[in-house]
Amino acid sequence: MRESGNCYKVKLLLEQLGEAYDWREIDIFKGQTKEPSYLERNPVGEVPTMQLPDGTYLAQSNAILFFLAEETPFLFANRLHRAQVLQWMFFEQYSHEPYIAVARKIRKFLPPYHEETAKLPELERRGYQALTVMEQHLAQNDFFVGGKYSIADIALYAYTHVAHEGGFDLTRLVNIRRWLVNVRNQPGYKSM
Ligand SMILES: N[C@@H](CCC(=O)N[C@@H](CS)C(=O)NCC(=O)O)C(=O)O
Repeated sequence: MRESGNCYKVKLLLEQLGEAYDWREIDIFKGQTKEPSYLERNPVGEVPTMQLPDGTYLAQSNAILFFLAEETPFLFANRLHRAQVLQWMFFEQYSHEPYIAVARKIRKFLPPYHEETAKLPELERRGYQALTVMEQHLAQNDFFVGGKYSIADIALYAYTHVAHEGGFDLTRLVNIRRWLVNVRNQPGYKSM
């Protein structure tokens, strides 16, 4: 789904790797992820799902990034750096995406008085907590792991660069804004 940050992560890495791929658009708002034919591929009923050339289906955006990045410049051989990549990708899934992506979904895709808007204050509080952790890390580091661009940056970039659509103001988060520009300047960068 084009508007999904979780899908965009995979697209951005594939583009930067120069890998050929087919994109099959799935509309979550039409319930396509809950159709039996989709659930056979990904029983969780979410996008993205990637089908490999041998027919295997792989789900979970960050697992797909990890698979694609193996033995490429987007992942490390160093054991600690690999673990640090996972550290930031778990942070993204547990402390960042559930607040920033969900606030964006409510503000961008749901009608103004939808019952889910009641969740926005708590989503914003938790989302800013995650952004503050990133801002502090980026005060000392140009990228999240090992001083260079990796899938940790791709995972965190996906929803941070559209956080304003969820109502998050990045004006004072100068280190995050500098990092967003650094990511956009990477070779092969493609926008969402
Ligand atoms: N942890 C999953 C999250 C995927 C996810 O939340 N996908 C959303 C779109 S961004 C979805 O498919 N939602 C469908 C639904 O909840 O019905 C991943 O990283 O791939």
